[in-house]
Amino acid sequence: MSTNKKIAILGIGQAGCRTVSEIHSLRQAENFTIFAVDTDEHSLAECSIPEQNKLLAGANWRYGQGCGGNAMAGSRAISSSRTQMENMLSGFDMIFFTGGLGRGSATGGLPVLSSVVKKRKIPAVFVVTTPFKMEGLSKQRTAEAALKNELYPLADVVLALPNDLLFSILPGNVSLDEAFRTSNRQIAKCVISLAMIFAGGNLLSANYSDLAELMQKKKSSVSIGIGLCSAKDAPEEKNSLLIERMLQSPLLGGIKKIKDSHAVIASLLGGQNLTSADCLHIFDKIREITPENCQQIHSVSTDESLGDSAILSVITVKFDESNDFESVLGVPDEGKITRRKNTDTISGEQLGLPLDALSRGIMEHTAATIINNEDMDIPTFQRLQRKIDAGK
Ligand SMILES: Nc1nc2c(ncn2[C@@H]2O[C@H](COP(=O)(O)OP(=O)(O)OP(=O)(O)O)[C@@H](O)[C@H]2O)c(=O)[nH]1
Ligand SMILES: [Mg+2]
Repeated sequence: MSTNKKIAILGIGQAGCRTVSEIHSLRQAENFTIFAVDTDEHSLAECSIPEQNKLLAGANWRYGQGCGGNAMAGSRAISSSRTQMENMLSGFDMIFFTGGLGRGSATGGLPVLSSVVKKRKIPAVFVVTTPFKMEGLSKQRTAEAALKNELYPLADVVLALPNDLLFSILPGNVSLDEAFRTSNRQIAKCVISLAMIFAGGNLLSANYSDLAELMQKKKSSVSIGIGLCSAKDAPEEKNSLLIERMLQSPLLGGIKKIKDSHAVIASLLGGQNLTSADCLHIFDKIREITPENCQQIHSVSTDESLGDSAILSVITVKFDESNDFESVLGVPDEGKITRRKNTDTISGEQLGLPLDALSRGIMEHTAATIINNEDMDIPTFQRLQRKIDAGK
């Protein structure tokens, strides 16, 4: 596939770095520029992308040791390397970000990156994972706060994949290491197939603004189906096999996901033998399965190196009709803490220090001191929305 757009894929934090390593190992990756950003030099060293595309962020703050699960530290550390990241990302037509929410670097850093692309008016898609239930409520809450207070308000397109879903497709006896690798491979496939949709399908390419408009509407849940066929499959069966395998793809979660979707984003990538009849047949089939008023975004590309193989990726989107951001991940109520929206952050101009309280620290288990509807246990600079330096 030759692409006419300059598209970058950036992984942040350990999970993000591992995902871009997986992406780098896929043949389609050669169409994209891949970056890795982390505050942890060990995680960057393990990442297999070219050295010149790696950035150790906030080295003066974190000394290459990571952020120890602290999202505020992540935000500060990543903000301190903001200028380098702005330079790194300038000139791209579109950027895909990926990382795991729930700890420090990615959770604090992704909102900073979203403000960088917003300022530069670069279309961006965020593909993030949310923590395993077994990681505990505090990680879930950290992830939830980042999604609800920062990523959803700031970014145009956010696809949040629960790690529990990624793991649910694996047999119980696989090692944790292998389970992580498999789930990272799945996220890698998801990111690359999405990127291919926008890379300029040489036959039919999707439009970012369509996707942005679609995803901006409401809180949504997404699932992904990927079907592959190869030269070994009988040519006359290929189209139906692609659909069948896409429907059986574990991350899709069954045909019901397509039947219930409000929108689908489908991308077909094939070799030079892919015909317009193939495309019509496949997209007609998808239309048949989806509800009548389901919005459709389709893209088709050919790549001669694929020979007789083809890949069909389908992302299903289901909007939450209530449009209720109260609990994105469905974690239990946090009690008395009232979160305040930071309008500076939402405008995209703030340097990325989230002034919302993530925790009340040692006050966590005491009754809040509320005066004039303000929680006095929240530090004064946060209550007064004072900007402080960005760690430069
Ligand atoms: N799918 C997947 N998820 C991961 C992996 N490693 C971590 N996670 C998830 O991602 C979340 C964030 O973890 P990391 O990526 O290690 O955190 P980080 O962004 O590097 O943050 P700090 O280490 O605190 O600087 C975790 O809570 C896990 O849910 C991985 O290899 N694969
Ligand atoms: Mg880390």
